[in-house]
Order: sequence, then C-alpha cells, then structure tokens
Amino acid sequence: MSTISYSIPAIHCMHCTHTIQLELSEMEGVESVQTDLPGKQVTVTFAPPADDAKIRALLAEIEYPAA
Ligand SMILES: [Cu+2]
Repeated sequence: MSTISYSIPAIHCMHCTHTIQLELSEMEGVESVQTDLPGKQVTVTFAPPADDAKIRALLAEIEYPAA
C-alpha cells in the first residue's frame, strides 16, 4: 500500500474536489482519497493495479493535472 499527496493547482472549489474524489475512487486499487481544498492537494492511498503513473494520467484526463 502506498500513499502519495498530489498538488493540483486547478482545484478551486468543492465541485473540483468532489469530481476528483469520485473519479479516483473508481480506479481499481485505490483505497482512499482525501482532498484538501484550501491546500489544493489530494492524498491517495492505493495498491496495485493502481500506481502513481495511472493516478497522474487520470488526473490529467479529467483536467486536474498534478503539479
Ligand atoms: Cu471547482
């Protein structure tokens, strides 16, 4: 199990964090998603088949790329 925090400058409101939470939660292997609206950060706990590259790819796809 790994936990990584991503800095996501495009986060600006609760809609953003909600969308990110929903999309990441659907990824196989993702155990938990915590969002920090004021800090513009998302912390993801995951195990295979999820990995850092897939999470970054998904964030980019939904237009919230990690910095
Ligand atoms: Cu927003």
